[in-house]
Amino acid sequence: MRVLILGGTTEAASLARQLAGDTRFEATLSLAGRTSAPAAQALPTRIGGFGGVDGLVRYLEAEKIEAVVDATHPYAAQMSAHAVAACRQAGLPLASLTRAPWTEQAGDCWQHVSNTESAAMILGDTPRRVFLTIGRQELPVFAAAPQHRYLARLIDAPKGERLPPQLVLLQARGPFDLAAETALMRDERIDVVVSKNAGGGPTYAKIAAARALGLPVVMIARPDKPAGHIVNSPNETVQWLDHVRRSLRGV
Ligand code: 3Y8
Ligand code: NAP
Repeated sequence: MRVLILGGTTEAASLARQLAGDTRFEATLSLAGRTSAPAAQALPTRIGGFGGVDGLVRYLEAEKIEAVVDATHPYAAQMSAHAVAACRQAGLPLASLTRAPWTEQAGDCWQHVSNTESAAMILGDTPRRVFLTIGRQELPVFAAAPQHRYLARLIDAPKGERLPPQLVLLQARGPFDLAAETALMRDERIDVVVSKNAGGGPTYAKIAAARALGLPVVMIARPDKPAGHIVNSPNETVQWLDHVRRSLRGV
């Protein structure tokens, strides 16, 4: 059965490894092409946007895809909206591989905001030393709060976007570990962390390190992310795919 995996996450990479050796499925992984050198994947990979919902429908039909798995990041809301619309239009089954958000633990000091603009505002007027861990795409938002010193972690260097004046770039790719995150925040004398609620393990270390150091975390809420049939792990995804395969083959 021909399958399209919308990827770009740890779970998608894990699912790709599981499907690569499984002769029941002929799967392709899809990336947006956000990073200049994405990690090698275990499946044949296509890179780049589809060209909106219509482009995705055309791809699904041209490639004779029989089932789609949305394994994109919790903040990739537009891709998920397009996947739901395109699968409905093409009459294809869609599973959405979701990831539970992080929840506050004893000792956490989270300040919840609804979006990146509110995160920049809540930092306040007094200059602070901010660990910005939300990547490159929304970095320009913090140019509106130039009084702070930002340590910004991203994968590729920004290309010409408007940037805050006091900016130190840290190019690094997750996953990260607790000891390194704690040492980094201490050495950089960070006094507040700005984060998305990515969930999962690969980048939780910064949240645990902030708790250990008694630092506040400005936590940007997840966007509404449309979904098809919800699955919670790569294994559950493979079970769903086999169920679809059997029903299509009448077995
Ligand atoms: C291109 C594929 C794997 C997947 C690794 C996960 C874990 C590390 C957490 C921090 C937070 C951040 C960022 C992050 C995480 C995993 C996972 C995850 C956050 C890669 C990848 C692609 C991307 C796109 C990139 C965004 C950026 C966001 C960096 C590959 C590594 C900050 C999100 O420069 C840019 O334009 C980067 C853009 C979207 C958010 C942003 O707005 O800048 N991810 N990340 C995917 C594609 O082209 O389709 O390059 O190999 C995948 C991973 N990113 O295989 O192990 O699964 O969540 N990615 C956030 O959570 O805030 C890092 O530094 O503490
Ligand atoms: P997004 O805002 O939801 O989507 C914007 C557009 O990017 C989509 O309409 C689509 O373009 C294209 N696109 C997104 N994901 C794609 C994929 N897997 N394959 C092909 N095209 C894709 O997406 P985003 O938040 O920029 O995320 C882009 C990628 O980075 C995704 O793979 C996501 O899993 C990964 N990622 C994102 C974050 C994050 O913080 N947002 C974190 C980690 C990983 P067209 O309309 O042209 O089809």
